[in-house]
Amino acid sequence: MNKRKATYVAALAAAGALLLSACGGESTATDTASAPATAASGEFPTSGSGVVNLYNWTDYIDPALLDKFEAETGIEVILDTFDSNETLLAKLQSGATGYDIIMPSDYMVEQMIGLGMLQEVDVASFPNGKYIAPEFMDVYFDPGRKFTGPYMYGTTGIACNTKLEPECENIKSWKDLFTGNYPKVNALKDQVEIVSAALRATGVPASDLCTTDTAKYVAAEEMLAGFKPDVIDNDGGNERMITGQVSIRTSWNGDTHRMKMENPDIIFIYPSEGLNFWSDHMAIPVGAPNTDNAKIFINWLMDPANMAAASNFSGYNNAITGTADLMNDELKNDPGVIVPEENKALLSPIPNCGEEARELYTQVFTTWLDSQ
Ligand code: N2P
Repeated sequence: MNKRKATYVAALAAAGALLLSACGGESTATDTASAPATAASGEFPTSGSGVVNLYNWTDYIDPALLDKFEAETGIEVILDTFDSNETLLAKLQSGATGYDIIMPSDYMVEQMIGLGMLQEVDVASFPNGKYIAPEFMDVYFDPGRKFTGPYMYGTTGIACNTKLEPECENIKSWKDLFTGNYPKVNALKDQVEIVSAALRATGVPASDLCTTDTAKYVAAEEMLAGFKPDVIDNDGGNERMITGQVSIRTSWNGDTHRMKMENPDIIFIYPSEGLNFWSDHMAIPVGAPNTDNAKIFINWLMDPANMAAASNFSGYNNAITGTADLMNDELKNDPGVIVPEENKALLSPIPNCGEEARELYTQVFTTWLDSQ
């Protein structure tokens, strides 16, 4: 792991610790819920009209929160959704220009900045920029928060229904999952998540997940060849787990939190070879038709009361200070969301690979998909 990334993980772990230490405090929801949507400040556009086109992950923001934004700002939100960073990138690269706000993960932010796809709007200087948690200011993918405001962060492990799958307690690693021939499995359709997990399962350390040694990818591909989930996709997984249509899923921790709220038989497993820590960020693409409205939206969502509401819906932790006390107790007390001390060493940043390794990931992933 390089130094910048190590610092980022330490920061994420610290943020988790902060949230933990805030447990038991009295909720201040009523104090802040009525705070103005944006503090008046200089030239920042605090009121708008018309629309803002939000392109977000599926099922990742509370429709009621969007209603609140519309009521407070007079700006209508038009929501479109994507299922993976690669889908988002491909959509923009195919010429889609109608979006005002997009929500890439950390590694994709860095790629998009490198490709000149994001507007440098100096988010840190927005009125609510002061709420960005200090440890999330100088992140490797956007030092000083010139391009992005933080949304949720989380990790990717395994969700398992202990009632439907008696072997849940024996699934301790990615290798167990990939080689166990379990029935009723649903896997994420995400090449970075699946291929990095397969690399880990075949002995590649977290520090080497962007290796360009093709032998490592051959081994990962061989391991994945025996892994035949019933369903491979990113959307609809919560519902399938909750209803018992599938009993195991490679899963984001916040989505697993939401499953658990509906079905207490579901647990979140931290695979022993380690798992990816990622964070998602609000950015304004170059060519956005409503840049001022996008700034108002980003600023509004960085208000602690609004970001806490976003966490309470999505099931994830976030990088805005002052939200911990406003989060549901179930969220604050979920060891799948607030990473327990003994599991912190398992986390490493989701790999942000160069082009050569990215191509190898794509190859392994498409070979796996084609073999299903
Ligand atoms: C969608 C949330 C997933 C975010 N439900 C993954 N970065």
